[in-house]
This record gives sequence, structure tokens and C-alpha cells, in this order.
Amino acid sequence: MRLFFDDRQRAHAPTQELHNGGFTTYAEMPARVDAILAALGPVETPADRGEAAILAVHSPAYVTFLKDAARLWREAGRTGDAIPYAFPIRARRPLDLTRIDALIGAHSFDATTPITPDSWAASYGSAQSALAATQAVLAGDRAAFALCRPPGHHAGADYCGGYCHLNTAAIAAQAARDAGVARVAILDIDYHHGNGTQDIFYDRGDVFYASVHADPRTDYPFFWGHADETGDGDGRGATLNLPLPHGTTIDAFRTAQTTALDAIAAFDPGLLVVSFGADTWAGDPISHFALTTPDYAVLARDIAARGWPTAIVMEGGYAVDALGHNVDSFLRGF
Ligand code: SP5
Ligand code: ZN
Repeated sequence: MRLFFDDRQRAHAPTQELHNGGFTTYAEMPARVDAILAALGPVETPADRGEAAILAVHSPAYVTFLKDAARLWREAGRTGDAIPYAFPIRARRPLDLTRIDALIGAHSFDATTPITPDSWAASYGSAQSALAATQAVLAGDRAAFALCRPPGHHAGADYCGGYCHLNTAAIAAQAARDAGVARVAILDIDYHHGNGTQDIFYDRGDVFYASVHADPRTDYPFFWGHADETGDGDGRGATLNLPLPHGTTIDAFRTAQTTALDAIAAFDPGLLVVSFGADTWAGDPISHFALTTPDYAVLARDIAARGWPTAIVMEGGYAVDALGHNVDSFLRGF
């Protein structure tokens, strides 16, 4: 299987994150990449396909904001990473504000996704990796893997959050649509619900979104991922949320994934994008499921058995020492 990673993705390295009322080590750290690369071996640098596929998902104002945020933060006299603290809840009226604190609040849904001077280049590289994997699959490969980092599935069309800036799964899915694939499905098996991906495609019938994740009544991102969210307008029925409780092991997870795969089969996609997170592993420091390393091969075989051309994008997974083995187990299942 072809593996894609751009070295620019390493540079984004926030120093800390807001956690339970104080600051702690940023969980989505560059060491995650080293762990995965050590387990997988050599990877390809993706071709640079430019910004068009990013702008097919994200708003121009948001992309401009991501490029400018670190500079505006410095110009406002701050040191350290840019972190939002004021948010326009429930869609306040449009205001043409330029103050960095207003911009970053308007383009974020949480305060745990700092922006550094390297964040844009890293996110851009992550998007290029996703596009390269998609292109490999469109060209005939059965499956391809993008080592996306920063991850993507919490980022919406015009907001960041959950360690994510550009939504790599959405960019991959939209690129496949634009390449002529009539129906694209996204299977999200990160521990957390992919609120950004759901939001981007919520009212569209051409991209099916199915997610198995921790119940948002107890877990981040809280406000999305509930079972009664099933899509809207043309997208009615094209969103499927399967929340699971703390302590979930492979049997219940696999059953839920089969439910998701059956729904995707009924949708009959020409291409599948998998948002793969290894934060479902039993020892993950920020999560509460109990999958084992061999379980990932089981899940992957169930996906591969469906026969859809599959682009896999990396999402979460924060137990750095186990991360490479968990990703390797998953990819070997294909
Ligand atoms: C892509 C992805 O898995 N994003 C997860 C975002 C979860 N953010 C909220 C969890 C808060 C836990 N903070 C942990 C601090 C560790 N030092
Ligand atoms: Zn996650």
C-alpha cells in the first residue's frame, strides 16, 4: 500500500493545551509522526496539488485566517501560540471584525487548537497527503494511506477545533466527487465524533457520513454525534451516528462498524474514505474505549472485504508508544 506524508506536517508543535481548567502537554504532538513512521517504514512525499481542493471544502476567509493568524497574534504583541478565548455562540450577526482575538474566536469552536507560525504549512501538507492517497485510489490502487497530521475531522468549512485545522477526509471525499465519483462514503472510526466532516456534508446526498464514536453525552465534542443526527435536506438519511459507551471492546465496536458498513453498502459508493483514529486503543491517554492492537486488523479486514477503493486518512491516537503498532496493525488488515 502506498503511504503519504509531507515533512512540513511535523513543524506544527503547540507547547500546551487547555485541559480541565489548566494547561497540559499538547496531546497531538509531532512524536506521533515519528512513532508511525518507525512502524511503517519509508513513505512518499505527496505531490503539491495546490489550494483548489482545499478551497472546495473550506471558505476563502477561513483559509486566509489560517495563513494570517500567527502573524496577527505576534503583531498584537503576544508571544506563544495563538489560542481563542471568546466565541460568537449561536451564530451572532455577521460582523466585519479584524482583531485577532475576534477572528480566532469566530473561526474556532474550542480553545484546544492553538495556531503556531507553522500550523498553515503543516495543515497544507496534511491536506496534500490526503489528496495523494485519494489520487492513488482513483488511479486504481485498492487502498492508500495518508499520514495526516494535524488531523482533520473536527474542522468545519470555516472553523478549527479538536487539534484539526483542515478537514482532510472532507478534502479527499470532495476531490473524489470532483474527479467524477458520483457517490463517496466516509467511515469515521476515530474515538471522537467527526463533527466537522458531518457538518460539511450534512445537507448533501452525494457524500454519506457514518461514524462510530464515544457517546457525546459524556465525551468531546458533546454538541454533535448524537444518534438522532441523520442529515438534512438532500442529505436526509446520509448521516449515521453510532455512539458507544466508555469501556467499549472489539465486539461492540465491530458490530457498530458492521452496521455502518451495511448502511454504506446500501448507499453504493464508488470510493470510501476512512477517518482512522487509534485513540480507541485501551491505553489511550485521553480516551475510554478498550480496543487492542490486533483488533485493528480485524476492523480493517471487515472494511476491505467490502471491496470499495479506500483512501485512509489518519486522525487521532495519543498513546505514542503504541501508536505505530496500532496503525501498522490496521494497515496490514487491508
Ligand atoms: C483528532 C482528535 O482525536 N481530536 C481529539 C480532540 C479531543 N479534545 C478534547 C479532549 C481533552 C483532553 N485533553 C487532553 C490533554 C492531554 N495532555
Ligand atoms: Zn479522536
